[in-house]
Amino acid sequence: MIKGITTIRHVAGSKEFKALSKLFDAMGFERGTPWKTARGQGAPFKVPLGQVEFVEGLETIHADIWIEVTDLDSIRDVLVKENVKGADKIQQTAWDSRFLVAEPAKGSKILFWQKNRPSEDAIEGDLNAHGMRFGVVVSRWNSFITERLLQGALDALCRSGARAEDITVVRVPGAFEIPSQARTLAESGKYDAIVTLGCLIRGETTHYEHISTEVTRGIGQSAQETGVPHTYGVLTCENLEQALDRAGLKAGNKGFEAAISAVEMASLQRKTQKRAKTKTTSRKKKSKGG
Ligand code: DLZ
Repeated sequence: MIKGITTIRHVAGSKEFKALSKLFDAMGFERGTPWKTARGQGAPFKVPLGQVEFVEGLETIHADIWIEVTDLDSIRDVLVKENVKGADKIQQTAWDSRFLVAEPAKGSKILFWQKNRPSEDAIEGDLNAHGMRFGVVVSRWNSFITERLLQGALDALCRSGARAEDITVVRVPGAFEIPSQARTLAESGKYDAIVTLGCLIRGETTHYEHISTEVTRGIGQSAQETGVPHTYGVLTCENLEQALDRAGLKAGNKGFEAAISAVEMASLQRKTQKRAKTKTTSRKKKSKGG
């Protein structure tokens, strides 16, 4: 059984080793287990999808590592900030993609590429939480479920590049209390997105319908009135078995999903706000210029 493929890159020295490790951290790569002996050291970085590709007959672009990304412009911004050679030169390939070749350490050329989109009009959020802050509101009722949702959410945020110190976790007694705390966090203006996590089980809650309707409405209202994205990781289940399935057993982890959606929405919010500001400025300029 094949388990995985590791592409080993020997770097020139410890200066290059540190520079590459720092850069890959900055770009949000997940770290594997590092090793160090008297004879050398290794810093593995994981990717969500990896493959080995043999190519024949196409003109070659010289790079040691090829990394496909979902947002080349954000990668370029990180590379430029880190003063990486070659970062600002985005080029077009003959195969309907854009790329840049960066040289973060002498002798290590890394190519980043992104497939051209069918429509450049659509604005989409990225799954990169680097530099973003998140509020997570989690209820203690059914805590054996909600703590699993919380672990899933924290895992998703950290894997997407959020720093632990940029995540605030607030615990409330039950699902009913989630909206008010979500709103308090959102109104503080400190967070890019709010993740809400809870678990309502019909069998245990005689007024299940009332609570779940109120919680859903309250979270939605907080999102709309504060303008801060909120995502919904509140389970509404018939029984404990269903809840367990959605907290990491058969049906994934809804906490993880809510956190990933929060990253996407936070990124989308930044983009749409930026777009709206640019449009207003250019309209003002036009009307001044006649
Ligand atoms: C009261 C109650 C009940 C019966 N069931 C649940 C539940 O399944 N999940 C949950 O998160 N909270 C429950 N609660 C507590 C309410 O959400 C709320 O915390 C209390 O009524 C106090 O306001």
